[in-house]
Amino acid sequence: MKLPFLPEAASALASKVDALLVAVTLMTGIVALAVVVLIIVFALKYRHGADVPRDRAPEPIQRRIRRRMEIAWVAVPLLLFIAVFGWGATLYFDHAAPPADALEIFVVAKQWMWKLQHVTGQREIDELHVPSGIPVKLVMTSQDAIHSYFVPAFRVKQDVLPGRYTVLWFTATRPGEYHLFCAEYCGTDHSRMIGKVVVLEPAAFQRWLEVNNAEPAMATRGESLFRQLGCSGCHGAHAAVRAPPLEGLYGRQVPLKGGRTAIADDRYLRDSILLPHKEIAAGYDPVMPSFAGQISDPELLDLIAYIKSLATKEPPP
Ligand code: HEC
Ligand SMILES: [Cu+2]
Repeated sequence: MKLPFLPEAASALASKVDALLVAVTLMTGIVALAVVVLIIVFALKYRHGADVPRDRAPEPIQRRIRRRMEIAWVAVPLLLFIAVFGWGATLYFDHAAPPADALEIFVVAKQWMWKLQHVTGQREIDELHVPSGIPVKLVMTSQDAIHSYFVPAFRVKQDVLPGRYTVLWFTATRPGEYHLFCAEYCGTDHSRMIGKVVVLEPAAFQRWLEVNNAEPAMATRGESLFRQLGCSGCHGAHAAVRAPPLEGLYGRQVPLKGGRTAIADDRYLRDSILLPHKEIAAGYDPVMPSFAGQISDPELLDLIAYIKSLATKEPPP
């Protein structure tokens, strides 16, 4: 169903968000209408000089009715609001938790463009190709200001921040082209930081990936960076420095110096490389230098993709 004033609905979440919006609008609309109608009716009925009874109701009746009314106007809105809260919270959690098998795509925002990277190596600018019917998870970061990734047709919007990864996911339902906006004022050309999401049938998407594959996969690029930057000099199999092996690291719980632990997710890997002294792996000396300022955000994503690709490997003995 296409509702007036709403953008088209092209994701699995969109119709659910619309249903909630319509329900809340109807509910508040009906209450507002009732209040306005009563104001007008009473103003006319009890206007100055009108011949209507103005006595108070007899005391016992008044007390009984008053108590019931008070209970009703507290209980009914309370139940309604709790129901709306429950409804909204369910949708929110849905929107916040990407399925584990979602297709990952990486987004780096900068003044004033969207740079997108597919795991298989393709890069795009201000245009994102995705398959329909498959959950897509965007892992996003910014090189400068705060931006916000907004696709109205999917009813999804997420801030994109420098120095950390935020996640947005959706399942596009129909092939087509949909507007992409930056929804956070990020400087002079903010209004031009727009683009489109191109949804293709899964088979057409596979073809698109193959035809446009001029670049090596992210993990392959990451592996060469790993050598160029000298990471392998410490983390490699025959390194002189005692550094933790990165095989099997991703997704694992890492014991840290001081007794805490951390999950080795994208955030942990990023911080390990840029802020190595923030979390020291237990049993190792804090000798790793910071690579902040030497690695760009896209390169960092490549390195992380490489470390991820080691997740299923065994550490050397
Ligand atoms: C001078 C040697 C050295 C270099 C060069 C080095 N590291 Fe490290 N790295 C270490 C040591 C030692 C640790 C363990 C102590 C710590 O957590 O800081 C470590 C920890 C890590 C961790 C956390 C591992 C865990 O098990 O928690 C990651 C990830 C990592 N390094 C990645 C890299 C990457 C990527 C590079 C290259 C950009 C790199 N390192 C360069 C020595 C090094
Ligand atoms: Cu922006």
